[in-house]
Amino acid sequence: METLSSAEGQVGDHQEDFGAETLERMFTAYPQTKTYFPHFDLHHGSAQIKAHGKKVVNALIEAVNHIDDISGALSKLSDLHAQKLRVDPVNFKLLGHCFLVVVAIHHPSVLTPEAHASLDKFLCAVGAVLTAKYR
Ligand code: ZNH
Repeated sequence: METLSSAEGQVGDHQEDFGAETLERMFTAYPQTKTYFPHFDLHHGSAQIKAHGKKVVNALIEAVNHIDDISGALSKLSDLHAQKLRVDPVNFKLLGHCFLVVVAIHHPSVLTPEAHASLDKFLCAVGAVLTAKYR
């Protein structure tokens, strides 16, 4: 978990960029994910993508800061995704994968196989929390 916080620490410095880059990568690599954002300008450099990327990364940082109670920390967000957004759970894996790739590109030395495993586990845990209230 130490590797995770150091990776997250570095991510924190570029949170807006990393989030936006993750989203852009997801929209390009997995175009079906765009269907949840019909109201967004999805072009490169979009202010909406930047702002949303920042929110997503901030939520991840919030989760890291409450690593022993992720479901408590993201409770409201979990309600939002389950009740309003109803994002198909497969998309959480896609977003997590894109985030890992972005970290790998910018911090190849931070992302040792151990840090990769740790970060992947963390992102899966966040995805599980955000899809926990689906029924
Ligand atoms: Zn989500 C929203 C986070 C995933 C889709 N998100 C959101 C927000 C946040 C988040 C923070 C904001 C809220 C408010 O504002 O209140 N997400 C998140 C996270 C994750 C996610 C952390 C994982 C990791 N999402 C996701 C996915 C998808 C989504 C996968 C699809 C694909 N979200 C979404 C939408 C929204 C959100 C659509 C809304 C947007 C607007 O603004 O409209």
